[in-house]
Parts: sequence; C-alpha cells; structure tokens
Amino acid sequence: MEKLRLAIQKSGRLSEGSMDLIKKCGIKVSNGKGKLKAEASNFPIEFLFLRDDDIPGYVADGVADIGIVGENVLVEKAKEVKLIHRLGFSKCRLSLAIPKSEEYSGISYFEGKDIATSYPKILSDYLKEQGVNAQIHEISGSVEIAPSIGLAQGVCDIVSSGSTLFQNGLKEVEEIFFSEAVAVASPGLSAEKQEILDKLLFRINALQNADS
Ligand code: PRT
Ligand code: ZN
Repeated sequence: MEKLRLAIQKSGRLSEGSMDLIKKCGIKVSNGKGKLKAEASNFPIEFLFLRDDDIPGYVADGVADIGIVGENVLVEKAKEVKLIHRLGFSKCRLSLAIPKSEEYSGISYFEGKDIATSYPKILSDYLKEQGVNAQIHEISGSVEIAPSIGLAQGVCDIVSSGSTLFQNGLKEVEEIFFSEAVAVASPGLSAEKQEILDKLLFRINALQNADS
C-alpha cells in the first residue's frame, strides 16, 4: 500500500504544533531525536523532518506529498503547491520596524531608504502596491540588528510578542502580512494518496470542530 509522505519542520517554531496535531489525529509515530525520516505505526503516512524553508520546494517537486509550513515561507518561496488547510498555530506577522527614536510619518517614510529582511518577495510586493521605492537588503538572520550596525534604516521581520524588536531599540510601524501554519499539497497526487489525505483532513476537521 502507498504511503503519504508528510514534510514537517525538524526543529523550530512549527515542530511542536505539527507533531501535536499528528498525535491528536490518533497517529502514532516515534521520532527518534536526530532522525530525518519516520513512519507511523497505525496510519499509512511517513514523515520527513526538514528545514522549514525547504518544505514548499520539496512538496512542489513531489518529493513530499504534503507539508506543514508557515504561510510567510509559503508565499515567499512562491512554489507550485496547493494550500489545503489552515492550521491555526505558529501565528505571527511580518512587520516593518524602525528605530524607536525616529518619527514615523506613514509608509512614505521608507521612500529611498534601505530595509533589511529575510522576506524580499513579500516586502517588494508590498512596497510596489504602496507605491514606495526602497532598497531591499536580503539577509538570512538577525535582521533586527541591521539598523544599529548601519546596514539599513528599517527592517521587515517576523514579529510575535514584539519583544525582540523592543530589545533591539526598534518599533513596529506597519503590519504587512499575517501568517499561521498551513498544510500544503503537491499538485499531482495519485488517487490512492488523495484518499489517505482525505482521511487525514477528515480527522483534522473533526478536531477543529471539537475545539470551536
Ligand atoms: O531551522 P529552520 O529553518 O527550520 O527554522 P527557522 O529558524 O527558519 O524558523 P523558526 O522555527 O524560527 O520559525 C518557523 C515559523 O514559525 C516561521 O516561518 C513563522 O511562520 C512562525 N513563527 C511564529 C515565527 C515566530 N512566531 C517568531 N516569533 N518565526 C519567527 N519568529 C522570530 C522572530 O523573527 C523574532 O526574531 O522569533 C523572534 C522572537 O519574536 P518576538 O516578537 O516574540 O520577540
Ligand atoms: Zn527556516
């Protein structure tokens, strides 16, 4: 029998919610620490544990059939996958922030400025929509320190509580994108795999209906 291959984050802010969801669906899996693959003992599903950034690509290529990823990464990577379900955990937003001491005059503040981010696509789409020209500097981590080291005048980064921005002397001035964990699927699933996926989604729906 075919198995559905599910890609989930190996370790990070999506992992716990993802494994918790699987467990609540009654699916048993023992993921020994450090393992990159695992199988469920009571459901035709196998797991790939990956970096979240790689999940949309693997699902688009069909290496994994489905995946759980943050909407921010999904939209940024712009791969050919289908969004099949919103999962409601790992909620956050992508925001623009500037040094606390600066006066903020509205989005035109960013005209001609340098902005550091790990989300160049979402940011550039947003700036275009707003009619603002700014230079985007893509950096892969520690975006919040960019203004204090003179790399940029503003940042566009993921915010949850806001304490990281605060600790780095920044204030949030625009919320540009809202994100939560979502399930995505490969465009060309076989009928057999689709059937397994439908069973899984049935369980997820039942859980979400019980919660609300
Ligand atoms: O190793 P891998 O590449 O798999 O993981 P990662 O380090 O790239 O991602 P990870 O685990 O940090 O986040 C995975 C996903 O969780 C993100 O893509 C978001 O969809 C979601 N998420 C939810 C968050 C946060 N909340 C969050 N707070 N992702 C990042 N953060 C960062 C934020 O950038 C800030 O620097 O956490 C820091 C603290 O946030 P505050 O505002 O609470 O201080
Ligand atoms: Zn990542």
